[in-house]
Amino acid sequence: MQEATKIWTLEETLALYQRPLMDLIYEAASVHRAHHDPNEVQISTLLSIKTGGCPEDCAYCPQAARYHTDIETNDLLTVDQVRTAATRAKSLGSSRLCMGAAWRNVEDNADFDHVIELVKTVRDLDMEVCCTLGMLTPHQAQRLAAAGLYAYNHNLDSSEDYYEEIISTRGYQDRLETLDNVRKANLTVCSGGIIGMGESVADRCKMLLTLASLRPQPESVPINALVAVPGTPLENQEPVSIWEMIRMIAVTRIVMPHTTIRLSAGRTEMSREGQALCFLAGAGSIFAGDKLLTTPNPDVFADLEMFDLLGLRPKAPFADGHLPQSGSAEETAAAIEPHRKRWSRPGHTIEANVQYAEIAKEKRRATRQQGDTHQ
Ligand code: SAM
Ligand code: DTB
Ligand code: SF4
Repeated sequence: MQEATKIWTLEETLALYQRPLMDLIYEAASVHRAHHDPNEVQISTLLSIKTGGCPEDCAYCPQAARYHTDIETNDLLTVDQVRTAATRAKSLGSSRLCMGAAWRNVEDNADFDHVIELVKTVRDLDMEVCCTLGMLTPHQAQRLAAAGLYAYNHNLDSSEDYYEEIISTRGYQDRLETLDNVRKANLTVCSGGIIGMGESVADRCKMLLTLASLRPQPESVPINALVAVPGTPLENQEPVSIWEMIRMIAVTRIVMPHTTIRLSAGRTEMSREGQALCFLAGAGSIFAGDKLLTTPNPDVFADLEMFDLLGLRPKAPFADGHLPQSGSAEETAAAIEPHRKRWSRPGHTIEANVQYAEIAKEKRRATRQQGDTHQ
């Protein structure tokens, strides 16, 4: 049972973010030590099980079918491909495998039945299994839970206000609903965001407050630095400074003392010294694997060397217990209300999604045909 968690105001959170850096890191490190082993870091391997061709318009994402990015698209990986990747990840210290699919939402079809098989396959290897597949219905969340899923990743990405600048094909409320469905299925919640998309510090703090308002708070919060991929609308965004990343992690640590903070996309641009300060400020997990979903990540052996250098130990699977806490929708609603403006997109239709899903299907058909003529 978590102790009653303080409800932070936006003013207090902004003041935290802007504190002198040494004071902020010191406070965050103290909170971290009170609730976590500071020398233990969870390694979570990312695996893209279905790449590219997504009908959504997330401005940061190389997998959106409508942008002209240089990625290799792939249909669902097979059970054998996933078992091989998971076994390798486990042998290199990963306690969790996170499988990502470039979907807007899960459909009740053969592809979802296949994902259920993938979840069971990884669970049988005694690893924590996480999926990030887009929006879920309550029933789909329950099916994933019954298959042995441990966590579901579904990011809020930014504040509710800034969200409409970066995504028009779904609303913030849709994201929160999926998180609620995940929680009610007794899965652990993994939800965080991206910095460096042109948002303000207030947007970052508002996103953290929305996450911190969830009851219980998310078990994991990934903090990504934007990877500015050529061909996406955010391709010219300046890289976010390591100091912003450290501040973001420190504030996340203080407003969500129990959560595992994952130092996520953007690590290829970070020095070991920078990453060490992120661990000091409260990061307790990394995404490992030579690739994130489509973009590069540090070499796995270089990461293990960094662990050695810093005296960090990879965390064992299920060290936080098997059973996530069950959520109370009423408690969450009460905590979230002071920060919340209702999402409204009057007149919004998903015609564009349908149109781009068709284009993506056509592209996949063409790729398959090309493959056939090359054989
Ligand atoms: N399609 C599903 C969804 O959007 O929920 C799951 C996969 S999606 C790629 C998972 C997350 O990856 C996004 O919510 C976003 O936070 C992160 N992401 C995608 N592209 C990124 C980029 N270029 N830089 C940093 N993070 C990124
Ligand atoms: C998360 O917060 N970050 C990961 C994971 N959850 C799915 C994804 C990062 C993707 C970076 C861009 C890419 O490799 O395509
Ligand atoms: Fe990328 Fe997910 Fe957005 Fe699709 S829904 S464009 S995969 S972030």
